[in-house]
Amino acid sequence: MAGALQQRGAQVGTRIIWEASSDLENVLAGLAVLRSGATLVPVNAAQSPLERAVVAEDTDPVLVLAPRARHAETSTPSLDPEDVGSGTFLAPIFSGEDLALIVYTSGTTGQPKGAMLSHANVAAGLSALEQAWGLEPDDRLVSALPLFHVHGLVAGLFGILAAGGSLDLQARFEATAFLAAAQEATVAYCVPTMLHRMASAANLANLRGLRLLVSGSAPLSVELFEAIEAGGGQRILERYGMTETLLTLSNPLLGERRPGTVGHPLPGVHALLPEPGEGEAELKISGPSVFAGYWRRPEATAEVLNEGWMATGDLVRVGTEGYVTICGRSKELIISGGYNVYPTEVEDVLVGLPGVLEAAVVGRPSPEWGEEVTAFVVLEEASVDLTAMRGTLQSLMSPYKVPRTITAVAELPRNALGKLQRHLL
Ligand code: MLC
Ligand code: AMP
Repeated sequence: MAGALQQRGAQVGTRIIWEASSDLENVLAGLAVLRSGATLVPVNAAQSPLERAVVAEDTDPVLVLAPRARHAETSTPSLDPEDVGSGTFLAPIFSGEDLALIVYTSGTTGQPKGAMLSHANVAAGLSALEQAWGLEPDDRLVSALPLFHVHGLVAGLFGILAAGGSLDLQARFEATAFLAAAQEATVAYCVPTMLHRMASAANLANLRGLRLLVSGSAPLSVELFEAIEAGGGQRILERYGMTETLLTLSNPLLGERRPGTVGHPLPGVHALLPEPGEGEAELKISGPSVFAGYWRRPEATAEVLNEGWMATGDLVRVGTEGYVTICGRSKELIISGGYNVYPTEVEDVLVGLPGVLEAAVVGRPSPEWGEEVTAFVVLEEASVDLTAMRGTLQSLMSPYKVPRTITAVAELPRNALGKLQRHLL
């Protein structure tokens, strides 16, 4: 497959967009991109045409690989299975600095940015997990995480393959089916929303056979940690990470897994932390898994990356024995079911709609989703149909960004300088 891609222009220094779906054919295609030497740009197949166009424009790809179901829509040629294997494969020559991945994350300014992860970054991230969590060829990971984010792609797919283990990749998450699969696995990776759904499933006790259950990408509540321990016999290992740094902090495999904390820095990771008991500070991370910057965005890179230190925008404090707690964010970010949504990105779309004068988007606390995207709008006239507005938004952005509720208000709370005070909403 890598040879077939090379015949179509894939080589070191080129980019291929990969609309990630979790079927075997598509997974092999994604891995073949890396084998060809090209840079893999994973994207959500469910993104809107507008979002798709932004990434295509930004990366200037030699190819776009999409799941079979999308070919009918696009009327572009398929990479037919008959072609695979007919191409001559030339082992690519690349260095650790060459780019393995460009992973898009949205940001405070609204426009998504491509985080550049080199082969050396990915290798360092994988090696840290292998050491810390003792991953080995006998391990079988069960995961339902999407492959267009680093949790499912790098920690999940690449991590277990690099350790020589196997992966049971569930194409979508359904609690009962996931728990059935967990019975055959040794390790499982989840976001808290998945654990919340499993906590009320009849077969929760299936978790007992796992040697390791990991949670990350969003805060895990102490209540949920305890519910899974009571019904599933697992003390969840919570860890912390970020697209730009890969996974960096983790509770221990063998020592105490402390609920409400993300443990300590992984092997090779340097974390700038306040002293224990000293109060909170912004977490900064350096080390070999820290990314190379945002693709063609030097200013955006300079805002967060300084002499190798990544300013995460997450606030931390340190407790006894050095256990780190993520206690807040200095960035205006909503995390819903492990997906990041920047309020400004949704607000920009809302104010572009007819009849909307102003908009503010906030995260409303939710036991299932962590936070739910919630919008407030000031309308030109009361007759604007808010239900129809949700429908319009669905055609303009990925499903998880669409506000669950839209409420009309007479005015938005602003301070004396006119700055929106989202916390009051
Ligand atoms: C789905 N929906 C969401 C949503 N996921 N809405 C808000 N937030 C989300 N996270 C929408 C669906 O489109 C649907 O919309 C409605 O909610 C109900 O869908 P569902 O069937 O109940 O949801 P489901 O498809 O089961 O998805 C839930 C989920 C999914 C938890 C499986 O959100 C998920 O896979 N989350 C993982 C995200 C992830 O991998 N993050 C890692 C980022 S990397 P409608 O309109 O049709 O009703 C990172 C670094 C690190 O953060 O440290 O790991
Ligand atoms: P992403 O940009 O999708 O990689 O998301 C990274 C963000 O997810 C981090 O900056 C954190 O805000 C959040 N995050 C990841 N893991 C955790 C965790 N265990 N607890 C709290 N927040 C987390």
